[in-house]
Amino acid sequence: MRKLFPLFIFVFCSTSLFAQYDADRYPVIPRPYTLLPFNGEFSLSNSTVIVTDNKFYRNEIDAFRDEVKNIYGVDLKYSNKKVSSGFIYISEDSTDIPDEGYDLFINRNEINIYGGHAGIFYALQSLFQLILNPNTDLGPVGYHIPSCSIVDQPRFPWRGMHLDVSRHFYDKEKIKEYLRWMAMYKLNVFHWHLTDDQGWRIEIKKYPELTSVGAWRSGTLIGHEGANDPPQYDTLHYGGFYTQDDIREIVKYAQSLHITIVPEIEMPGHSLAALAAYPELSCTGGPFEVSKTWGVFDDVMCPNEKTFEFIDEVVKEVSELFPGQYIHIGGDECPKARWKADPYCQKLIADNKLKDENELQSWFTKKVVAILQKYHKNAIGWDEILEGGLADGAAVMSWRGEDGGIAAAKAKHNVVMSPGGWCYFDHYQSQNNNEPLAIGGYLPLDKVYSYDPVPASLNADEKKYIMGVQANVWTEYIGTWPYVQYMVFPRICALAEVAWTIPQEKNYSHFEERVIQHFHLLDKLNINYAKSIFDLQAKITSNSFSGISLGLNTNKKNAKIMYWFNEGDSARHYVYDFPITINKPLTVHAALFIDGKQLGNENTWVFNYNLATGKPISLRKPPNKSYNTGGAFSLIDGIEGQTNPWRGNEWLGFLKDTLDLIIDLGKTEDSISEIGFDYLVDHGSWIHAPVKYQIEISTDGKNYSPANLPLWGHLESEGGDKQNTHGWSNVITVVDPNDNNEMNYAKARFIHIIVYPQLKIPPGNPGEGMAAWLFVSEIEVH
Ligand code: TNX
Repeated sequence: MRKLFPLFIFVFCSTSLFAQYDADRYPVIPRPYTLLPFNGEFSLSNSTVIVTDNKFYRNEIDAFRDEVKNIYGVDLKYSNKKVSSGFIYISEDSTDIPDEGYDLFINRNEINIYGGHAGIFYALQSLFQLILNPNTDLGPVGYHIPSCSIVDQPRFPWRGMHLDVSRHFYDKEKIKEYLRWMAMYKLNVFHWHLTDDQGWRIEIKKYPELTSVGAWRSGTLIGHEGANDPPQYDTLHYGGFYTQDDIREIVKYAQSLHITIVPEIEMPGHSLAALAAYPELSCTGGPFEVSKTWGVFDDVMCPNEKTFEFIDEVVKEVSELFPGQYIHIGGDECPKARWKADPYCQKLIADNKLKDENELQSWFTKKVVAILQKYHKNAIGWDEILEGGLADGAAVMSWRGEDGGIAAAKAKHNVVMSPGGWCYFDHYQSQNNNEPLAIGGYLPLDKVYSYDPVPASLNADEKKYIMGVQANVWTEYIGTWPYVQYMVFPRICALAEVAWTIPQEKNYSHFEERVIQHFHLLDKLNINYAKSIFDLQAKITSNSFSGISLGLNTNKKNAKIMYWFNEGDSARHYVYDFPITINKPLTVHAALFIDGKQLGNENTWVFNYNLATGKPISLRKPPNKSYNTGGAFSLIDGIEGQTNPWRGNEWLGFLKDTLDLIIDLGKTEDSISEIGFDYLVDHGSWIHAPVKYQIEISTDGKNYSPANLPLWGHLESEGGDKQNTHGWSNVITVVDPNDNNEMNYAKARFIHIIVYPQLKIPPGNPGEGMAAWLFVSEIEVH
């Protein structure tokens, strides 16, 4: 069949890199290899029949019929013989069609589909999405499917989504839903993160306590890690697990959707739940409890005989349950404290002539890989497993950036790219104030979309080792199913296009239009998707000596921006036409509207307007280039930095260097009462309070004298805000040290501030002895 169509491919490649067609009319995600648009439409209705030459595809076709019935209300029937028009003909023809590829031809009279088993399944997904085109909703009469010719095939064989069910547990039905979403977008590998410190979720007959003990915890952290000191927990008995019958049912369902499941059994780190059930797998003997909080823990599996026997038995049962080629063996974030202190581990290191505990982990991994081979499985692990050499045949999942993946490909190991900066769907997708709590980070839709899993630094031969790409959904802060949906949609659409579509056919604005069409489908499926695509772009600019302006922008066609000042005050909405002047403390709310209907979330800006806001500022030394997105202006734009969601452009970072700046207030102010700066304390990220500061003032810009004024924000070194030792809050409190005393007013036009970072992180903190970061977001003068 495909023989007829190389011509189209030739035409596309020779005329333009990106083939043009109307995104609304052909809202297929991921975008096909080639799609040639035609005029005219096929009418889909209850009298359309499906004709097929092969019973083999009945399951796929039945699933398609069910969806069309449920979502579009059209009842398609089978027919044994071809009628003259109004049919969908489905035929196995894999000659010249690559694995998972398909041909789909639509004209006014008929629809024809050709492909192999998976290809036909994917053709039906595309057809299902084409029913979405907006002009053709004829209600009970039927739908119009736009004519076209699609010749399609995937870029990568590994198109993965991961779900962490340890931190939060989602039952069998939810997992099936997740698989259905994946299939709809032609994703084909489900990485099921089944075990971690906070819960063991898979029944293992030989070790019943893994689930009777290891699947349950006695409480869960409240709020963000570090937000409360001491940490607060709820007291709910939390947990759950999948029986082996559940697993078989899910595996079967996944097969019907052409999805392979890769189960992950974490080792040797992230294994507290297993240790709680079987403390003899540890170096110290315990006792342990299933963790109620997140993070990385020192208690890990000990590489002793008991542990290898355990792994052998677990792998044996897991291999029988999952027919796929790979088992994921974790391997990430394994602290070495226990191995260092353990005589048995030290003897292993000596006996096997290993250099240190890191090589011991590599030795451990090789033994695990051999166990898997015994059960005819290949190992895949997080990129740490590469350190110290990796056994042949094992594959690497690159999560700490791309370096691990690049090194693995060069060493001829298969690789799945899943770097945190592009593939972590637990990160925020919007910088809007109103986002629900997430772990941190910022991964908007366009950034996911921009990812190319094949690093340019690899040569042609090495590139062949990149099997594909995967997004990870870690659930520490994702405790409800609607929130899972929110974090997954629509980023899963972008991932699908990264995994399936050749780079020449990718185009973000075309994609965005198709995503907006898909929102109608997601509405019908009751999926709670994020609407950050409708966030407004804001630009704050200085009006020199008279405040600042908030400029708002959108790229959405036919949409209006409305803004208002009082929350919920819908009567006082203004149509945005030019930048809003800010010359007093003010909160601005704005959103996008079409025909009076709000599209996205409300966006909010809280302007902490003060004498410094918008005034000329000069930095005598630039910030560290990794943390300088907003430049000096971000210090006086009226917006305080925040961490949840992280607004990277509001913080300037300094390492070893001082923050040294001068602000010109424009005229001499004679009753300045407070000068402040707003800094971040997050010890886990090596961000500390400054060690000291110096403030000088001047009326002429030449002669400066020390300003003897209260400062906003305590310094830790002055015994200040210990509560936020690894807090996520910006430490700012108004302080008049002598509370009732008379204020001390100063007279100044020029203000010179120097803030000194700590050069050594104090003992007992992460990164001890290294230089600390200083993060400052805002200067205030009152
Ligand atoms: C790091 S990614 C982890 C996970 C956390 C995740 C949170 C990886 C291999 N390890 O244990 O859940 O960060 O983003």
